[in-house]
Amino acid sequence: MSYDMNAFRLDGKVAWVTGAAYGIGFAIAEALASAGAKIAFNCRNQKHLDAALADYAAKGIEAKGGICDVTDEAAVARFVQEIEAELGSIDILVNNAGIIKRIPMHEMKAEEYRQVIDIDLVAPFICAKAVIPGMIQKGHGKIINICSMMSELGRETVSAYAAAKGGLKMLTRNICSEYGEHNIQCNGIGPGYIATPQTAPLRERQPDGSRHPFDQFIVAKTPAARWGTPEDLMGPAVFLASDASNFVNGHVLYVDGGILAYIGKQP
Ligand code: NAP
Ligand code: GCO
Repeated sequence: MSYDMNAFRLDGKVAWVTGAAYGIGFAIAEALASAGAKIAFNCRNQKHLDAALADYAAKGIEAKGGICDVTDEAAVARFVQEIEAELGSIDILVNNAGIIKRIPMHEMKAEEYRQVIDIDLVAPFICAKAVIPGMIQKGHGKIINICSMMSELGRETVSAYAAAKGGLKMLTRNICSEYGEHNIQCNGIGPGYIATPQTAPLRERQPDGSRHPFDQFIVAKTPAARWGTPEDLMGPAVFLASDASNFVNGHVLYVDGGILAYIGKQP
């Protein structure tokens, strides 16, 4: 019996990728568009939005973009209505928007901690809650939460981020548990260390021109011996957004070059 590779296609599907003006979200949206999906994305900054619309157009993608802060439930409801009016009801939600604050926990203000939790953990709840009723009505849906290695591991200065991403892993499992009977699959993607603006400070050249110590550390800890790129996440995202993964649910797919499996190269 041959396998119908059209299972990986997304023709006729509507995908909303949050925070997809650049970085990982942009690459995932590009991949879903390449598989046939119609794309909607949002961000908070008008300049980011304008630049992203040009970048999508340059790749032949007619993306619907909007200014929407994912922590604002009313703004999310309005943006979902706009997407449904212009593209149709949402088949695929990628909860990608996220921030990190690298501050030693004992120096972090509670407000700073709450801001990370709000964007990285509360907002995925808000966005999923906004699209699930439509998915139930349609009889199918895909929700992909962008987790992190910090869904599994901690490190200095990222307490709020690790707490949020650990919670996002469990929210992924709970959406799977609560809505699997409606043919809604909710999975996570756990990127390793990916070269985007978010990690740029960890890769900055030192004053003497040498590589950042953290850059050297990550390369030594990764069997692939390199940082990931947003492009490394494109295929896994298409898989989890497509019918090819209809019996995969509550899973976090780590796309990390093997770093979580490896003790690290001897110095
Ligand atoms: P990034 O380069 O900092 O991009 C983040 C995007 O999210 C931007 O488009 C930003 O646009 C948007 N955003 C931030 N807060 C938002 C909000 N409240 N409402 C709407 N949009 C918002 O980040 P990235 O590296 O691509 O990471 C994307 C996701 O992957 C994040 O969830 C991150 O935690 C996760 N991740 C990253 C890595 C990595 O190594 N890079 C690894 C694992 C997981 P505006 O500022 O214009 O809103
Ligand atoms: C950090 C990095 C990581 C990555 C990613 C790893 O400061 O340790 O920003 O958190 O962003 O989440 O999977």
